[in-house]
Amino acid sequence: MNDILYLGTRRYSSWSLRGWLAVRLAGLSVPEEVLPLGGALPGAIAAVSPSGLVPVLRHDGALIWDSLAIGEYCAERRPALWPGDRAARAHARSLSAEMHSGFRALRVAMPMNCGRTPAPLQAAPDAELQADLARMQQLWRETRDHFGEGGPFLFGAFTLADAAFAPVVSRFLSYAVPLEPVAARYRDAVRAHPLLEEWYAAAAAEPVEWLLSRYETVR
Ligand SMILES: N[C@@H](CCC(=O)N[C@@H](CS)C(=O)NCC(=O)O)C(=O)O
Repeated sequence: MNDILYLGTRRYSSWSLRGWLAVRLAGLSVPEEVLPLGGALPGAIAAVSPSGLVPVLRHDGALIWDSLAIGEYCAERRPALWPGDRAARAHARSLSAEMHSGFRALRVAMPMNCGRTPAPLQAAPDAELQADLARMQQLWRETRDHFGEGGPFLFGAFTLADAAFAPVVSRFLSYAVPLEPVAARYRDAVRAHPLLEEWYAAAAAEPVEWLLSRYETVR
């Protein structure tokens, strides 16, 4: 089986962005194929993914079908994807795990859409969304305070914890979410990372046929 990284539509696929960042940060040289979300190619994702979801990485005889597992696979090859210090590494893994299993209100209310003209949601955030927004900024603030010396990212250098939050950065920009100063600086640092620039450019070049009204009409 040839090595390959399957991604969903870059404009929308937050989990694909996380997996892609891990692969690129690890320096794995694999071809990429985008399988558009929303059924434009019926059965295409199910044909390559045991879970029916993307991202999926086939590499050197291994098949990995979840972004968190792709991150761990990549970190085995490039340990610097996690912080070097044991306690910092444990903190970074906790952040990634909390992102993976939590923040449901944020994900539902603000789906990732890299091409959205920045505009706030019309409705004021409900209590659950407010709690997610506050928790996110608390995580970023506390981590920057404790571990952020030496660079603009959560642990100084860009790690898998930053990859986990990159789609949140995208959402905060797309939905013009007001942030406290520490979080705003962190958001801007992540967005300016060259890999984010590359992802956004590729997303902007995707065919209009891949646009999905359910994401384009979020107000
Ligand atoms: N826990 C999975 C979630 C993957 C996931 O939900 N992927 C979405 C795209 S972001 C998907 O494949 N959806 C299938 C579809 O919309 O057809 C991971 O971390 O990789």
